[in-house]
Amino acid sequence: MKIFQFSLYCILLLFVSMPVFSQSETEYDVKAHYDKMEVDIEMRDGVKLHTTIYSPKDTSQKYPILMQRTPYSSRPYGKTEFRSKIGPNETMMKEGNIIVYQDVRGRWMSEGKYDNMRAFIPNKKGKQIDEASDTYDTIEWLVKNVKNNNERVGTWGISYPGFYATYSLLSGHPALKAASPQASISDFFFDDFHHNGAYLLSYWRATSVFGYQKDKPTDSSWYSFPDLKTEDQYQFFLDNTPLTKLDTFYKKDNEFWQQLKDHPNYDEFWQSRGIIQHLKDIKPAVMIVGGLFDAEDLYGPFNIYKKIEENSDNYNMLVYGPWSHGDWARETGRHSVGNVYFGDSLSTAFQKDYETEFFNHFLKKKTKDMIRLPEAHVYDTGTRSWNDYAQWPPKTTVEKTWYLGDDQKLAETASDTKQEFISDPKKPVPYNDEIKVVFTPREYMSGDQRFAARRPDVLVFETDVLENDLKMVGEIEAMLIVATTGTAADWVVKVVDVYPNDAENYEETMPHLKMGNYHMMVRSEIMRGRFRNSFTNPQPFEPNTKTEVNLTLQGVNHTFQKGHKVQIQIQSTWFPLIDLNPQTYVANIFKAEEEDFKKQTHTVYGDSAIKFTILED
Ligand code: PG9
Repeated sequence: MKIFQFSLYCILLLFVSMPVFSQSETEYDVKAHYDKMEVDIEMRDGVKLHTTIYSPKDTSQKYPILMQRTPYSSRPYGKTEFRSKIGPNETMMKEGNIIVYQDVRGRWMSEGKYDNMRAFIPNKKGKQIDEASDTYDTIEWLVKNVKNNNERVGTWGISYPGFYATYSLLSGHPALKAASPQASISDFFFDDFHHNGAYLLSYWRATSVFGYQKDKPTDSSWYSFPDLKTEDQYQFFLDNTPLTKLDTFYKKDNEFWQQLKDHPNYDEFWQSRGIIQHLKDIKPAVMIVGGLFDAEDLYGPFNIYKKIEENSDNYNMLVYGPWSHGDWARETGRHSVGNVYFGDSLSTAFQKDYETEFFNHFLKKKTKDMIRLPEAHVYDTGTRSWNDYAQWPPKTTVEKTWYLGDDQKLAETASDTKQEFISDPKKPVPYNDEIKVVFTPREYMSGDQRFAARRPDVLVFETDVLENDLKMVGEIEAMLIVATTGTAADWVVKVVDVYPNDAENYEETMPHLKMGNYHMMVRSEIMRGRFRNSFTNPQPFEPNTKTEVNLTLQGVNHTFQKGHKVQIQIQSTWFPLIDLNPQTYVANIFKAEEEDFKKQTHTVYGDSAIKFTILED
């Protein structure tokens, strides 16, 4: 593996919060307090899954089992090699728990064939397997064979490991008492690789991590990353449009790249792999954790929580902080996302007062008392303070509707005005103003949007300077009335908090920026127009015809403070976060040709509405 690729691999591991630090980097000595064992546990179909078990040396009490199943490796391998940090957090590591990591089927030292987001099989017969049966068989073995366990099991994980923690809820094993899916993927058509069917080109290089099958258990990576030979990914992906030009970078056996290209619509391939549909009658206690600025899995946590809330009467709670992907697993002291500072030691407080309390209550305590945690612990990203709600979203909200009016104003009433812009695939709107190559997107979620607001192909609508605080809570509905001269278009909606001119810079604010008049992204979303009526059966636009395009922006908890402005931006390209829409209708954009990409004029009408809910004092 080349140096560049190795460093990329380390970045991936860091972001998926798999702390593999050298012994000297933490004061706690795992090796002095834990024994380590590695076993290959046989599943019901005979496939063996490599499982690493860290057990407290102290045997004065029995301990619960905390398990993480992961596609990112349970390394380090080898009896004498120890992780320097184990478990969900340091408090739980030091208090003592039996900590288990397992390479999921088809990954790393485990046998079997990998299947991205493997579909759950509700009524498995005989030796039929999925991740739920692998979880059941693993828990069954652990409880029976790991010494000194108290026969209570918890699962946890961030991102893809979060998906496997969600999946564990479907295992049905009686010893599973608690799960904390964190930034969990729920469905690759709405998380990570797609948003509302629009393909995240910014994930393109991550396809190598999950695209290639290995042929035997291995402790070293079997895939490599394409070398773009530039740091300017905007230019690279523009030069490699249409997407067929990217085929030269992946070998034919990159299964996942092939699957992405072969399944442009929400067909059975994606539908069967979505986990949300199966989350009914859940028994274990659940703590869902997410980041309000999570660029990878924002849809998942909110909608997993919502589904469980609707279909189960178990203990089910939500923690959403001012975090980017996985930030809550790392303590940085001062916590910021991109240019914006949010507070100090936020991760430690969460780990101690929420994550540890949750698992101790359900896995260690012998009590019938209710746990002392709120239903929803959600950070206000405007006032920079935590809110505890009895429900999420809060029921005591008031609905408000603004319309996309004339002279760049948000209006209280609809109008027959309209705004037009030329959308040119040769000059797409960048999704951020940095020149760098990303493995997955991150900072744009709180990024400054002035670079976009000043482009003619980005429509801006804003309030006057607010005379009072306005606290926006929950999902936001954009109900656009649009037209295009073409037969295809994407529609991007951005909710922006415009800071006052006298806003102070933070230590983290990039030198070329100022927080005065900062246009902070609060929430954003895209709808690939062909899917406006159905994700499964796409449709072209009728040229020059008023058409409804509705999209939901994921939950917020944000006070637009007095002196700020609320701004809505509308655009049709968001590059290369999202691949380019040819703006002429083709069956499959992955197979579009040069001549399909055409400049078009788009129109947004004044009866387009932004519906949201506010909390009033
Ligand atoms: N959800 C994240 C991811 C999945 C697939 C590719 C790249 C990133 C994650 O597991 O971190």
